[in-house]
Amino acid sequence: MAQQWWKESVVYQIYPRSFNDGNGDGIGDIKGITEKLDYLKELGIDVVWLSPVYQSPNDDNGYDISDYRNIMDEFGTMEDWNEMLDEMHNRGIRLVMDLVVNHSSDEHTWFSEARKSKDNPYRDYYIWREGKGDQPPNNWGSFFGGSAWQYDEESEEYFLHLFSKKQPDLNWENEKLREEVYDLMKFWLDKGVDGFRMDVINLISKTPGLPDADVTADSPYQWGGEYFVNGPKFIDYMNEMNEKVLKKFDAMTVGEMPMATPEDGKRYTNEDTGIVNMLFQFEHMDVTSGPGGKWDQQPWKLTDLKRIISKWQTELHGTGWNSLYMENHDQPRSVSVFGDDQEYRVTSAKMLAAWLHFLQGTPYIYQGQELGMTNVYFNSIEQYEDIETLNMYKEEVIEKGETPEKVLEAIHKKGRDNARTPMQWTDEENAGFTTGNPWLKVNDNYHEINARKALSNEDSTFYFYKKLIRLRKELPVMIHGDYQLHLEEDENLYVYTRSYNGRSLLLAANFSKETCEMRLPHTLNGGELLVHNYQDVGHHLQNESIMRPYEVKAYLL
Ligand code: TEU
Ligand code: CA
Repeated sequence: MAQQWWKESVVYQIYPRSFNDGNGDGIGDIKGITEKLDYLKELGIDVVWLSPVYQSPNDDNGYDISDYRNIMDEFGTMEDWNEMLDEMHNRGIRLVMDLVVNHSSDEHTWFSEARKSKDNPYRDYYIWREGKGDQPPNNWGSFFGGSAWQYDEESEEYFLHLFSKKQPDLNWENEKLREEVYDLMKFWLDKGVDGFRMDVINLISKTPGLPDADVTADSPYQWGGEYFVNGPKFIDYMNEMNEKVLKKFDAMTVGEMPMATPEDGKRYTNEDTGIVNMLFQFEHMDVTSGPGGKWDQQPWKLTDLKRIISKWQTELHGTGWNSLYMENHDQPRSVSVFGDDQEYRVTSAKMLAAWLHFLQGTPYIYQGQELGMTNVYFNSIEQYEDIETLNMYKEEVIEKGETPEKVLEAIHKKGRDNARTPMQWTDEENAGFTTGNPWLKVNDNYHEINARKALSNEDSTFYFYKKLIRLRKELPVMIHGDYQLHLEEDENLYVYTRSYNGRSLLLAANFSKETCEMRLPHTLNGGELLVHNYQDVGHHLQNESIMRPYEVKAYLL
């Protein structure tokens, strides 16, 4: 496969609202990011993916954009942004911006024009339909609860919003709208950005006629994914975008694609005929979801995680490319879900880090993951800010009469604010994130978990990540090697090997609190120890060994 800079990169995701507040108003901002670039340089990452910083009324923290070509006032100015980009590039760090074009904000001028009347020139930039009597045009539910349709009194039709009602879906069938999107992409690429993370990009094409979804849930609103996930013109639109914009730039693209299967991944990331360089799939994030979906969290099985990851690893090998992630701004903290956020917090954070970085694909680190930051357990709904969480709480507690305790328990496990509490920089007030009043409360554990402390301890998770990032630069097998799973049925141990040009490496991880015996095939022994998270580990791999709680070790064979 071809060498590409984004294959050899490690990406760091910044959620700007929660990263670092430069002016004391309690909200992270662009100057705050620029102040911390030396920290990122020290970690060794190559690329920053910056969640949206465009003008937005913040119904969904920037994922509802009202002006694609200007910076949100709370985050600073375009001059601040220009300076940030220069300072990144000076340090050899690339910048990937978030592209949110399945929907805009209802406060975008396109939408305020569109809703004026049925014959407004911008009307067709959005998806409008008449209701069925006093019912919405179809039975689709929104990702954030309730109907996916909102009635507009002024112009007497419904508009589609797969997310909040302040996030109307854009109508990609309209060629002028598509040209607007391509123009704004060019605007940012001309300013020097190095690529895009594309928000829910596989939802942009809706099946004509917008048919009713099958009734599968006991609710007036149903999952209509069949009619908008990887829709009929999705690939055509993406080919057009590549043709008209992306092929002129050396830009990296990663598409966020709910419901994508490994077969989709293989097709969409194909080196010659694909539409994006890599994509974010959700299958491994969903191993903890029960039949009731994301709020119905269940104990998870390592064999399920193995089955999913192994399928992606082998399916895409040689023709496509994986993205590797365990956290982002929508997901709970990985150490709280897949590790142990108490006794073995540091040990399990390192285990997860090594397990992820030795896989095939481009790793993504979410801010604070390198510190082993944990979920937050607020005890009242008042302390939460996320629209998805608040809508769900209202629906469950106020409308359906569920107990607050039970709903809070689900929020503790899966709420998006778990990832959005401010970055923990120091053990000073508000974790050094702000001198003001933080927009979302800091996690109480910042005295124990913070960057300053991590930087002063050579055995910290921070330096463990740093070492993994460096190893990816030194060992081509980490980038290009194939993938083979061992001990497939084991519910505690995850063992895989990678091979490339006569070099092999082995990673063995204990995903449990138990001490386990590990018996490997006879061919797997010897070699040289690369990373480990316990002190006394043999320098050569043994066929039979003991794996302590959350132990990880990797060998170059
Ligand atoms: O997320 C899309 C998505 O499918 C989910 O992760 C979603 O956030 C939620 O968890 C559904 O239950 C993207 C962004 O990452 C997210 O922050 C935005 O809220 C969403 O799109 C809308 O732009
Ligand atoms: Ca600020």
